[in-house]
Amino acid sequence: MTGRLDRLLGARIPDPPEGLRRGPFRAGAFPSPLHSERRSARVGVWLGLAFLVCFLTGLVSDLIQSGPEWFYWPSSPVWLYGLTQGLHVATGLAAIPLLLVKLWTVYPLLFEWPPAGSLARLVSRLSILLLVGTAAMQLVTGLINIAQWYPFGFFFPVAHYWTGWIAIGAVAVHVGAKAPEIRRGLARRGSPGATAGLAPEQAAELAAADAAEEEGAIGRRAFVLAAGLGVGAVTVTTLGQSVSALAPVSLLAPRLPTVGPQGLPVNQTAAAARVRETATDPGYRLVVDGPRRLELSLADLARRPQHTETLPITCVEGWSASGRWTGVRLADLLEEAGLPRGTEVVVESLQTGGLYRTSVVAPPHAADPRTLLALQLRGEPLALDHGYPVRLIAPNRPGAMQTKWLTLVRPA
Ligand SMILES: Nc1nc2c(c(=O)[nH]1)N[C@H]1C(S)=C(S)[C@@H](COP(=O)(O)O)O[C@H]1N2
Ligand SMILES: [Mo]
Repeated sequence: MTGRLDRLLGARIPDPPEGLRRGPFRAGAFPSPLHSERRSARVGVWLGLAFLVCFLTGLVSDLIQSGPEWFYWPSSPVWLYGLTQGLHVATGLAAIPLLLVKLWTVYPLLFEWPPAGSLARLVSRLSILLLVGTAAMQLVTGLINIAQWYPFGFFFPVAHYWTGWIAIGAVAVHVGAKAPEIRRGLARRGSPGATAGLAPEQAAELAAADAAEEEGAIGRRAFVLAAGLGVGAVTVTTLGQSVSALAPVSLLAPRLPTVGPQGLPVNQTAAAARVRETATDPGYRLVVDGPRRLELSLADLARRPQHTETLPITCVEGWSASGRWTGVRLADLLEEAGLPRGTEVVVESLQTGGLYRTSVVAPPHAADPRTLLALQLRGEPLALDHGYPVRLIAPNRPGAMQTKWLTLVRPA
């Protein structure tokens, strides 16, 4: 079976007529040593690392939000999700200039002659098409999301998730298929590894290219510097979303951590969520469902013991902002309603639609004394846009799960 597959993959594809070998298809059409195997392998390592970190942190964010039985996400430290999601957004953004640089180092291979000597070569080239296509799709949809433009609705998170798996699979196939080139590209110049597996004339060619690159050291340094500056500039101009010291240079970030009502940004406004009337209705009650069902007015809530916590809102889109929240402990209300400690609960918003109208509060967060049903932000009643009359705020949790305009708390 594998023998037959090998024979099939190794089958030669007839060469195209020599007359087509013009322009970029000419031999020696790309003399710059920056297109070397070495340059490409080194940029590839950085790009691969960025992809890997971006994929893993994205997976973590998805697991927290989808909450499968086996996955445990703690409520401490409070900044952990800010770190993983900050890394997700930062590595995704850094991957954009890195991908462009990588494509620039390898694009001469597009004009390889003959275009595909064997079926194996054809499959390998098609897999690169898949890799570049899915990587570009991830970076573009991620950027669109960061820019708070949601042309795809629910489709976005689902597509971003599955394309992520395809992209990381394509990376693995690519690294496997290119292993010999990568090993040579990363080997020390002049070491036996640098020419491993090459015919003597290819090895001589590579040595000549290495020497040319060495001579063009300025070109190489300028190239590495430019690539590094590109990555740095993109990161610095967006990191201000979460690091307030960088906010003044945060040209690419759509959200600043201090701009919004009560000094905190807003993602979905009360008007957009269509809750203005229900949220300001004097007949408002918060229901806590349990063996002893509670139906609490705003005054009932204000009469209970109040606690203050400083906790961040950390949006999946990368911005993060800290607030001083005051309200009733969720754990206290669950106990009062007769629910055993460690019960997993669902909180529901007055909102009648939308992706984030409900969220699950897993046991570590439901039992954590810092998890509040907040009535106040920075010592004032919550702004309508921040979730008046009551919102959930829990430590180490994605912003999307800090549900606003609460009306019901019930066992999951
Ligand atoms: N009911 C409801 N709660 C919600 C949302 C929403 O759309 N509806 N958006 C969530 C998202 S994505 C974030 S990042 C935070 C932002 O809270 P803020 O607008 O008070 O800053 O609220 C969360 N709570
Ligand atoms: Mo968010």
